[in-house]
Amino acid sequence: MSIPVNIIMGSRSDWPIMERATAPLTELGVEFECKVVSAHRTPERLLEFAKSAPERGVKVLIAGAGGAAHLAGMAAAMTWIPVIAVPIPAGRLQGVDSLLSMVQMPKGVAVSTQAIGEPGAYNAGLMAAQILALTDPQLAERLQEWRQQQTDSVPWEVID
Ligand code: RP5
Repeated sequence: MSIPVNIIMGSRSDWPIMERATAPLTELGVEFECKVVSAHRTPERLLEFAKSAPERGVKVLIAGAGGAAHLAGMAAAMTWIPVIAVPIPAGRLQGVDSLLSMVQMPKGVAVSTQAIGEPGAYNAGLMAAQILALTDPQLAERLQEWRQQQTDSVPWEVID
């Protein structure tokens, strides 16, 4: 059985943030696998990993990295499956550098960039589930129930 979502990150140090991507996937019953793949430290691993993704049955890649953050763009350049990027707030620029490098992909190779840090990682997992739900009616139903629960959890109250 193939695993539909692969989560990669440039360093083990990205895990405390990238772990947030697993929460919505677990809640919605989507299988995933997490690995460290660095665009500059392990370029050949990235090449093999990204190129083999479709034949391994992967449907969505989530890539988190800090600094110059070329991981998502390089992965997207080597596969046609959707790549969702998470900018990691590492170093002095606290993820603004990563956000800009991820979001500024030149025309022709698309990367879906999320917010910096934990909210972005969480939403990356959610977005992956939404993409998979397009071809999985049961997941689509679970997703809609999940959204409804979220809506119901916001109290209708007067703040004074
Ligand atoms: C990037 O450099 C990683 O994605 C990480 O966010 C950052 C720092 O990596 P380490 O020096 O902690 O391994 O490649």
